Amino acid sequence: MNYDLLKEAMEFIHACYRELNKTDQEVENRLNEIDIQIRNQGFYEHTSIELEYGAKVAWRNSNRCIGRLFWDHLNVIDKRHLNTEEAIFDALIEHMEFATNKGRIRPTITIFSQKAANKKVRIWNHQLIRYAGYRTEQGILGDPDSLAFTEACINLGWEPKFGKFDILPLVIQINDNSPKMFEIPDNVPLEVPLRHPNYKWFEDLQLKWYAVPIISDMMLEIGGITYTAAPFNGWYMGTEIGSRNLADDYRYNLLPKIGSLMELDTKSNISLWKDRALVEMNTAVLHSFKEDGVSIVDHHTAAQQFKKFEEKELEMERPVTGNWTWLIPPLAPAATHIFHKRYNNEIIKPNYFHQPKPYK
Ligand code: HEM
Ligand code: NRG
Repeated sequence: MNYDLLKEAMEFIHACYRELNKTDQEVENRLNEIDIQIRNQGFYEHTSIELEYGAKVAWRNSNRCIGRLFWDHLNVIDKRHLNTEEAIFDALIEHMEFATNKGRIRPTITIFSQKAANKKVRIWNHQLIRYAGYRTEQGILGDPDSLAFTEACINLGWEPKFGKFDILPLVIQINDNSPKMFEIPDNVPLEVPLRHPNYKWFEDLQLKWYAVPIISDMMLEIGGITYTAAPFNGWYMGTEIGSRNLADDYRYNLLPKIGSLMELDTKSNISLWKDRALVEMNTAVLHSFKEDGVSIVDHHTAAQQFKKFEEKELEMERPVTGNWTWLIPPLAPAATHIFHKRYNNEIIKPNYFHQPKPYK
């Protein structure tokens, strides 16, 4: 008998059924069922209601996430029954189309089968939609964060395209089988070409970003059960793109170019050229997404929404945990309330966890 699993299951069922206003009798019946399932087969299976609640609470418990006000509005798609790479690929395309919703982004998670002694599903991609990165003689091309995964794709037979914004294929692995690779149809990923409301030259940089961040390499843990493939998405906070993806010197590193196009003194720190370039880059991101009708949130609004989340949780007498270092936005952090208080970074389950990469 796996008593560790039983214990985790009991804690989860108690908390879940209490929040969902179920009776003591229902808790008892369900725990009996779970006891028998674990005894007979070594694991148990969640009901649809437990799965949905577990995925939502895992979001609510994500200490690094500023977007948690909307935790109860997660669309949960149950694909636990799928057992071929092809069927999983189809479900991932469905997820992208449903979540994108022509720009009115719907927070969504698709959950594939749980990890078991003889079964493990992994999506190799970090996000379902991401740009390739290549090491070339002239330096790195594309997104440097994708170098290792891009190389893995090439080793699996993917044809490199050597562009700055090449969407990577999906790589799906079941058990120890060799992973299968699938190209995402061109019409599926929504992308936003970046332009600036005041600087005409900005569009000449031909920058863009994809609309929906769909994290696909984390595992979801609910009541002792592990879902190693459970891609989820919300919408972007503008700074993720404007202050990090396009700005970090180990990512697209665009601040020097923008600073010089703004005719700032990039030789002097006290000209604050980096700060000014960051503001205009973030302005371009928010302006372009808004104009194209693609959901996005600025960091001030996101912080206000997070404040509301904290208040609601307090009202429900649930402690709010958080990771300050991740919650503060990478632009004007001290202009948000988050900067000025402390957060308890204790990890409560259900939750989303990082897991080892399946490729090296
Ligand atoms: C992290 C915003 C939805 C789970 C983050 C981060 C931001 C953010 C800004 C920090 C990312 C970084 O610095 O790289 C939002 C917004 C959402 C949203 C605006 C809009 C609805 C969701 C959803 C889930 C989720 C739907 C899960 C169901 C997480 C997790 C992390 C995170 C697990 C940490 C990721 C990691 O450790 O790499 N979120 N989020 N978020 N979010 Fe959210
Ligand atoms: N910073 C990453 C995405 C991390 C998750 N962010 C979200 N999640 N907004 C990037 O691609 O820039 N979400 O589920 O909406």
